[in-house]
Amino acid sequence: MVDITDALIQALVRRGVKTVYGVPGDFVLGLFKRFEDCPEIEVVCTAGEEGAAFAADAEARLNGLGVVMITYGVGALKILNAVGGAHAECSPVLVISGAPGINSDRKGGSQPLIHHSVYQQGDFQTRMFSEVTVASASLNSAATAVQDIDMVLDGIKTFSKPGYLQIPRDRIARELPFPISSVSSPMVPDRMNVENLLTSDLHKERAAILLDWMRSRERPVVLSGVHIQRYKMQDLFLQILEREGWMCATSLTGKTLIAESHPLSLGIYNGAMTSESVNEDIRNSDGILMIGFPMQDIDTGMFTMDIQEEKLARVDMNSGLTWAHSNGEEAKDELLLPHLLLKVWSEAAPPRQRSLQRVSLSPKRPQGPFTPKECETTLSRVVQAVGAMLVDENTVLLAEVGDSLFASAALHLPFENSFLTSGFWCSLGFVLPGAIGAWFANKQSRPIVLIGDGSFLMSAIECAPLARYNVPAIVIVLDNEGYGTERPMIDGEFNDVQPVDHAMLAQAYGFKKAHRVTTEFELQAALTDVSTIDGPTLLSVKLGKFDFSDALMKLTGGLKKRM
Ligand SMILES: Cc1ncc(C[n+]2csc(CCOP(=O)(O)OP(=O)(O)O)c2C)c(N)n1
Ligand SMILES: [Mg+2]
Repeated sequence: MVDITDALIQALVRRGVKTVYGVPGDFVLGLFKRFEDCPEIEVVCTAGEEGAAFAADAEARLNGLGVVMITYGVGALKILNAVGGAHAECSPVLVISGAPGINSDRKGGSQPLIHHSVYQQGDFQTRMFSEVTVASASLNSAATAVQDIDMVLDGIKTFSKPGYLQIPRDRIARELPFPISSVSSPMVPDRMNVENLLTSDLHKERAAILLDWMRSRERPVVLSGVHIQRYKMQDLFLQILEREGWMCATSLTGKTLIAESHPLSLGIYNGAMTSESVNEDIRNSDGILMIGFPMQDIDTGMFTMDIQEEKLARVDMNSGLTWAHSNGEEAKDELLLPHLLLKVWSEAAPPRQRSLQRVSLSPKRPQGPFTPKECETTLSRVVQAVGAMLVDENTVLLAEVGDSLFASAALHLPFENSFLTSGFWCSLGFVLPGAIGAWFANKQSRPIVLIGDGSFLMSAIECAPLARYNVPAIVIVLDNEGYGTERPMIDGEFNDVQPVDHAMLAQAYGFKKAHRVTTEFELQAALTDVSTIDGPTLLSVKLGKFDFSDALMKLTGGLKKRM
């Protein structure tokens, strides 16, 4: 006979899930055992629940679905931050939580006091998760479990957002009254798949006018955002970009949505934080298409985009098309979403002349080799050394919020989909467990982790599973004696952190190698050493307390005004 857990496992395996991240607890132990016994799925245990959810988030971004499994209350509430992050960053994560049994935990009366529950609050947990997920269900009934599972998984896929399933512990082995095949609702077609989109004549007409406008520009530029990646538009987008020959910058959170070695790649655009060479290309452009680019503070450099409206057409997931024509007439169309526009454009005849031949913008080029000098190392030199010495086709770079993120805008990543960050939700704690998720998503990859000393202190426990699963991550701790990002806004002793011997700590957790780095020669030697080691390694790099990237200084200048 088939039970509720079989139905769940089969639904996950059918969708390609190979890894479930989590921490067990009594309400979910039965599920852990069943998942561990399933040959198609590996259970990966992190040190803390938040780490499991961040690992699932990283995998979700790379493979289209990530799964985290935790116990009721104490485990579940610990992942609310990470699941909120997955929601904000449009990452398709499934949360599976254990829960008190419907009958078995009722023995103390109708509202018994069960540990891990908020006293007399009923199903408080499902209510809490409803704020950070797009679909949720408690698998209370074997009769509806299959549909409930499909409904949540389809919701996750359609909206590229988290979903929530809760299984009361006395329902884990509850048998289904009928075979799965007889109840399985037909797989809902992927509504974001362009094949399924219906285009109206009005949309076709608007899209054609916009295409003509872009084609008639002397210096067209595309500013592309992370939604191109999250909503699986990359292939179509690139196909059109190449056909038209439009140069393209990406947002910071969308970094590597096109390979930075692509001849059409300009680099990162994020308002006033943009490097001068990219800024000049944008300033000189006479036709800018912003597509799949959420208008959030980090990607717009605190809303410091300086682009004249008449040069700009925006197509985004929230508001569709917003376009001030050059003739002064404004066009708005909420339903002309990026998918639809790209679909219509993909069917258009190629242009007679490729605009690439008309413009001379400056595609992004890798930094040169790293030649150490006789001096202490700085943040910008670390970034340069990492780019020159470590980055290759297997790299997945994970940049933690803080100057790790802002400085890494300048790091040349030649390959597509090789950058992960909690760049909008901006939670510290993402990158160490994220490296676990990235590696399980693709075991050919090598995670390179850039993390500040403050964040390392917060999340170092996740070094333990990095060692346990021998993840070949290279962790680079940028030690600037505290919460550097906050110092230019408001400084005080609250921004200092306890000095920690990161190298010793990493070794205590079971890392294969750890180095302390102060000078450029030490940096070169340490990077050379760790680059060949199979397993987790760490560099603790000493930086000046006020050694900040230019991008951070520009950003915090904007933020300071809001304090
Ligand atoms: C979970 C969480 N707590 C607090 C913050 C606020 N915050 C943003 S950056 C930052 C400083 C991080 O320090 P560190 O990791 O050393 O990086 P640095 O800024 O020095 O580059 C803090 C505390 C946050 N983003 N996330
Ligand atoms: Mg720091």
